[in-house]
Amino acid sequence: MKNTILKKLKSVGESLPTIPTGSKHIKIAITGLSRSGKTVFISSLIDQLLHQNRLLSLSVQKSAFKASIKAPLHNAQRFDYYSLIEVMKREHKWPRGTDSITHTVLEFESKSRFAFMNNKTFSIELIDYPGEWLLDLSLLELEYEQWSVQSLQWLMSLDDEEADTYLESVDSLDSRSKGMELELMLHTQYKNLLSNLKTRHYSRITPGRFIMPSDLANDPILHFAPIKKSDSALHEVYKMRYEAYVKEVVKDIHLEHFRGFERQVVLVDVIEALQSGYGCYSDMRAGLSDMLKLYNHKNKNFISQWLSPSIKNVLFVATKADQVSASQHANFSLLLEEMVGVLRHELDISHIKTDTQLVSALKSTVSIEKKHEGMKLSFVRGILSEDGKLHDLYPGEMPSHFPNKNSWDTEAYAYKGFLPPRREYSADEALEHINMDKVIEKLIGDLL
Ligand SMILES: Nc1nc2c(ncn2[C@@H]2O[C@H](COP(=O)(O)OP(=O)(O)OP(=O)(O)O)[C@@H](O)[C@H]2O)c(=O)[nH]1
Ligand SMILES: [Mg+2]
Repeated sequence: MKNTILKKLKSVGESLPTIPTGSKHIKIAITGLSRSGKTVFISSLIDQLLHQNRLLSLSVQKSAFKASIKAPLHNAQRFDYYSLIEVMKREHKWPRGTDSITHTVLEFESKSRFAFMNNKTFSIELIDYPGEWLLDLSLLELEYEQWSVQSLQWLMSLDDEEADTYLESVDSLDSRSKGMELELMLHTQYKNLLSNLKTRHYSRITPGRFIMPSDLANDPILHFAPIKKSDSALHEVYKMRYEAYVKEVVKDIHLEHFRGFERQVVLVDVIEALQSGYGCYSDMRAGLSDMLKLYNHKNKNFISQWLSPSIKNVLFVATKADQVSASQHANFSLLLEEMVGVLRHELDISHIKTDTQLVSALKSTVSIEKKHEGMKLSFVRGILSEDGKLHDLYPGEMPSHFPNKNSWDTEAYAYKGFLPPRREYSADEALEHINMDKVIEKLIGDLL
């Protein structure tokens, strides 16, 4: 059995952990809503650490260190760094979306200050954790009726046609409503609504498994939806399934994976907020706040008591800095600050240290200056995702504050997506990036 495992690990370049027992093992959760850039970020982070001699700034290299990738310590799904990096470096594509929690372990040996001392050893475990599943943790505190009221109120606040149609379906129910066909029909309507709201850039979507079912696709445990309280058989069945979901999926799976982590990275898609308008921006803010409610000082429930002692640092990261020119990065950082300012204050009260950082995990453009109608403007040059061709684009000026509701002109912020650059990497070269060295410094600088 052990031989088979070893063979498997060898084939992907990983080995079993060798760090002496008793060495520090730090768990870091990388969270963020879907498409916020978690998988690319983790791949780049690992890549920078494995090739650190070439690319990291001197400030990070406090002492020389060596990192190597190991298999996850327990029975966890592996973050497939080798395949992901291959896709980006050799195929010049973005990796596919992920719909489950994956782990990877990096072992470090850091040079001691004096030759007679042992080198410092420690390991970090990185966890790619979907933000949608984190939002689900708020369900642990809610009865089915409370969750229903909250969800229906949220739908009412959106001013969205499809949401209104769902609300009409709910209004048409009465105490005689029952039957498997109706249960499934309403669930499907709600599930499709959530998926479409997600593509329309709304964030506060629960239950997370409705849009990211992973291994639960078609499982009847998911067959429920929010409806108003009544004596109907439908209400009773939905309540039962909701309670089973909260216990068996949220508590036993989503929460279990969150146990014992010390540091958290929250990826925030500032560009998505800016280009989707006021409604999505405020929903994203509320979603981020829901995701971090766990640590709320006032909220002394069993979850926060269980998690708070271990979480010490939260780093808010905005990725995709390369979608705008370097001249816009100062304003980009200000937008990130504005987005998470209140959250940082709340975490501070709960004795959790926070920081922010603007990065591009995989730099896909170069900033260039060009003259346009006599004016010097900052352009970005890169391969556009929509046609696979090289373009020079003027992405415009980023504001230093999010616009007001009435003056928000989404067309002025219609940023384009780029593909990874078509270039060759030598064996000891990491992905091109912006500021990943600063992330390393902020995230694990104290351990190096
Ligand atoms: N230009 C640019 N785009 C990026 C960068 N990182 C991520 N992206 C874009 O964002 C998309 C999503 O990135 P992922 O890392 O897959 O995001 P995720 O959070 O893991 O997404 P899910 O697995 O679906 O939850 C990519 O397909 C790219 O289009 C970056 O550094 N620069
Ligand atoms: Mg992913």
